Amino acid sequence: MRFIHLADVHLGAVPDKGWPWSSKRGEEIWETFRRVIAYIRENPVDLLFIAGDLFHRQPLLRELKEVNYLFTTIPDTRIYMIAGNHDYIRREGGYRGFAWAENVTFFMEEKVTCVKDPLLPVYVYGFSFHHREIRQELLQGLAPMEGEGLHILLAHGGDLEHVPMNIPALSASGFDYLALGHIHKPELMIKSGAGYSGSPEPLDRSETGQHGFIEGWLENERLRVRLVPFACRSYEQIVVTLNEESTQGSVEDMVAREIIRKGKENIYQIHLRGERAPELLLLPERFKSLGNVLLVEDATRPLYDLELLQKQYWGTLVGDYIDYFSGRALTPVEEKALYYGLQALLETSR
Ligand SMILES: [Mn+2]
Repeated sequence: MRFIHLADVHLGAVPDKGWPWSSKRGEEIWETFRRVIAYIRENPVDLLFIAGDLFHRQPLLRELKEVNYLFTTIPDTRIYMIAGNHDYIRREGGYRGFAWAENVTFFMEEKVTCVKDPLLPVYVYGFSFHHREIRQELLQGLAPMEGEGLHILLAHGGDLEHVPMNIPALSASGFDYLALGHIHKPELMIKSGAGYSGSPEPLDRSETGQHGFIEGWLENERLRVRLVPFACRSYEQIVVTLNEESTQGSVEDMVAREIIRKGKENIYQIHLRGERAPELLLLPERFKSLGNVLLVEDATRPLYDLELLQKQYWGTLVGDYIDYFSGRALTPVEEKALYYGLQALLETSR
């Protein structure tokens, strides 16, 4: 028995709106979903679980038909799916009354129901959101029914507004695997026999690192799971530590090398740290031409010899300015004020 656990695909989302790569990202989310189906065609699995938020918002009829067509191309895989808080089932929504392919089971109710797989000794449990939020602990006290085989629960949520749940308690109650959705960063909880597959493509810059889906299989009667990286891009951080010798060009070269090493297709946040020569005025905008750069954070400090400056400029505005800040711990804002002010004063007093 093999399964794939997918969640939070967010078809229809357009990440990083306003950035040059944004519209491509929207298409890539669809493309990666098609690739997952193609992967299943080439490496057939018995079961495909989709734990909510397949769509970013209410699905349109043509989108449902598109997805349903893809499901018909993997007829040997039984698909079990639920709706999450983004694609929750609305009274007039597209999910209502949609005729899914034969191999699809959609858990329509907002309470847990169970379906026995027609071919395998596997019991699948699930529920769908009918609301944007569900604050009730819908799963409290839930336990699998009687039946020899694997008991797998599909659930979306886990935070206060979206079905608070006690994952260790659920797994202790006898479920063999909890196929979870809602958290976009993948997380395998091996001890609990649970996992958030995360979104197959990362959707915003907080979702750094690998993304894909979870694959599960039985080995010597034990359920094994692993994360399969599948995203076509990732959000990455680059940290460059400057020193007194650093120049705009040398820092740009380091960033460019890191972008090539980590992959030109990825989307970057650049953090500049350390100490720089006081006269170096970094131009963060220039880093944006080196690749898909979303953000440049400059937290470098100019390397002033404050004591020496204080002596040199004693009795002048510069000296008084340093006096004002010296002899105590500075907040980050004060520190910035000190360095920016000092730089401005020194440049005009030269
Ligand atoms: Mn969600």
